[in-house]
Amino acid sequence: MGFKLKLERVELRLVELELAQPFETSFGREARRRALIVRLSSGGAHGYGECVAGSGPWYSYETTETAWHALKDFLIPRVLGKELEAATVWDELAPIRGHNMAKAALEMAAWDLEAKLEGKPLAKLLGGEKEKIPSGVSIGIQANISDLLREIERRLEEGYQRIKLKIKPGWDVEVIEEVRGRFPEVKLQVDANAAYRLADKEVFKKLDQFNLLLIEQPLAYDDLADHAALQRELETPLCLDESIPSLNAAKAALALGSCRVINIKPGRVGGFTPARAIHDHCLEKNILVWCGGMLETGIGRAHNVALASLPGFILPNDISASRRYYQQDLVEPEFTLNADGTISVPQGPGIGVEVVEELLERVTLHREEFVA
Ligand code: NPG
Repeated sequence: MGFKLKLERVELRLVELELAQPFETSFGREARRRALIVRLSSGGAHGYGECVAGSGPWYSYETTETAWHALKDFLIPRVLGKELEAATVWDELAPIRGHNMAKAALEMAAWDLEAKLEGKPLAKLLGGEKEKIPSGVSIGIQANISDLLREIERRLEEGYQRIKLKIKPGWDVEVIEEVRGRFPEVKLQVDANAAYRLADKEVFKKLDQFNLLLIEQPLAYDDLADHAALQRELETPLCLDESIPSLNAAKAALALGSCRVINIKPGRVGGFTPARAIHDHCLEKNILVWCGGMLETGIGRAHNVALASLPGFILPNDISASRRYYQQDLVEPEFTLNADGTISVPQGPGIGVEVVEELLERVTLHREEFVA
């Protein structure tokens, strides 16, 4: 089976990039994005991973600081100097509870490294089959509805296959009604990032009339029971994101009827091994999945593209072109949108795109190296 890698050296970097435009969700507004970039080296080859934790504990309890701590003090020491296959890195990290985003950065770097050492595209190593993946775009909360309508129009002109709109109390039914009126045929979905409670179910009953593809994470991140109660009252599928940090959570959510769709983000679940396990479980249960995004740089996006090439990723993904996120991406070639609203899966070894070292250096705030 797998190829053994000796994990000789790990480099951690904290980077900060300015977003092409500020992004507002029910958590707040972000104009810059911080990320940790992990580089794992073996036999002269380098594998890259990106940690999607944010600068504050809003989407998740993890932050770039907690991830640095978890990586430096607990996760890196568990793999450094060992001979491992990418597929077994998850088992080495699993005894540490939580800290999925920190784990994922290291685990995914190991997959990139293994794919490079084998001379294979990462997507193939993971079992991906698609050469192009359907691309959607996520649009943040805007200052007013006319700005939003303009932004949607621009993204549709660019060719995105579906639009995801962020909602929050006060920016929901009225907004979606206007958007639906203006764009009756567009594939549309909404994401609340856990901003509502079951007592707000009238909001969702109204949203249920707008032919949405799905309603993402309406209720609290740990509330599978109320999601099940809400799903029973709606035609529109609920999709869970924050509520699914693991395969066990996915099994519980499906058993309870808390959702009919799952957004798989490898960073949220701890890497490719758990992401594939959730994908396989959903495929077996006829549950549609898609790959979410965390405003990744091109490194994290390349990982997401590889994952989204697996057969169960049917719905359009939150994987957009580099330019939607950053003026200049950390990788070359940058990701672009094809005329059919897809993104091509890179065919070179590993993540299949090159890290722009000079830019990486320029955006680095802090760096540390660990040697076996
Ligand atoms: O295309 O990467 C993207 C952004 C997709 O909306 C998006 N992400 O809740 O899914 C989310 C949201 C997010 C982004 C959450 C950044 C937290 C941080």
